[in-house]
Amino acid sequence: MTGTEPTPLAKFEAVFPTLEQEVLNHAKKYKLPQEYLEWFKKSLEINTLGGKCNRGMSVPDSVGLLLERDLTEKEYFQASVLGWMIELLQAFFLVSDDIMDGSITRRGKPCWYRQNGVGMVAINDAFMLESAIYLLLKQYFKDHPAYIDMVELFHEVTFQTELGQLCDLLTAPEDHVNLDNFSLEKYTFIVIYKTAYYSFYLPVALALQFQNIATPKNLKQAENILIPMGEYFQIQDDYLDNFGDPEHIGKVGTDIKDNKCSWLVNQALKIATPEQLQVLQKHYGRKNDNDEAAVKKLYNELGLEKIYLQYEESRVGEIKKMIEGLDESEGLKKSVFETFLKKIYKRSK
Ligand code: DMA
Ligand code: MG
Ligand code: MG
Ligand code: MG
Repeated sequence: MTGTEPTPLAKFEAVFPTLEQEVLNHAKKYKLPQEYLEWFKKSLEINTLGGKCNRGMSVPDSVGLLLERDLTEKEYFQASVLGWMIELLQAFFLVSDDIMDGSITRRGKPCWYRQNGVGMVAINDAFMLESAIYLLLKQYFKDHPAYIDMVELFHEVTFQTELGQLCDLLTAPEDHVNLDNFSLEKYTFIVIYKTAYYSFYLPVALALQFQNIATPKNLKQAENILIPMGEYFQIQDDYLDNFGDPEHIGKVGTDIKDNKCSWLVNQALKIATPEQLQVLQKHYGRKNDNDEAAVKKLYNELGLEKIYLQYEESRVGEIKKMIEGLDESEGLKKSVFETFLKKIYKRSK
């Protein structure tokens, strides 16, 4: 063979068309009229493709690291099907999250609900992205010994994410700013549930189930490391919401205007002087650019960027220690966690 190897992302993306066709064929069985079939196809492509696919690719990556060898073509395909189901779950969450957060852009394009002719049809599109998970799971894994465990895992993780989103939304009422309502305890709950379970625990738990080696013990061991890692990941997301480059991260931050219980506002509350607290009270959670600019200015005065960078170093140090202490006798491998951490450390998008 000559020529260049496809990148890991290109290799993973090459699996998608087959799965898309599978889902569309299922809709065709119900004789969904052609033009609506095309709508569904477009929603599947726009909302599922174009991301970093870190979550999805972590399934085949983890399976390879657990087995300590390259995957056969069949193994790679099957593990990637599971990975794409995580990407579909993510698409379902993001389409709804952008509506609920009133966001503007996603992956460098207008959010789906803001695209021409879409609007609130996006709510049903989100549900259909979720349905696609279970169509594929049945299609490809019906006879797998862990089939029902996989179904239950997707359901449980979905519920956990919804709990997180509930608290994220309820701590951020649109018409009522009350900084006393924020706390790091609430923050921790929100991010563990809205992000860590589906983004970090799910890929590794699926990799274990795929190989039929999942046990209550190794699932718990994985959870103990992956939940703190996911918490760190969402803190990065909150940091990038304000300090990231919208061009580069593909989305415009909305946390200040949305009155979110973000990591940054919680840090600000910890160190602000009474005068600075007044600035925050006056300008946080207001839906206009001037108020937002006043909060951004305060974040700079408070040196939140530096505080974040220090936090990042110490948190990553702690996570590395947890990985170091992992008991591998239940089938887990340190490399699974090291690889996952390497993918997100100091990320800028
Ligand atoms: C994302 O939280 C959580 C889910 C379940 C999508 P977020 O609103 O901070 O995400 P983003 O910054 O990508 O809108
Ligand atoms: Mg959002
Ligand atoms: Mg949100
Ligand atoms: Mg965010």
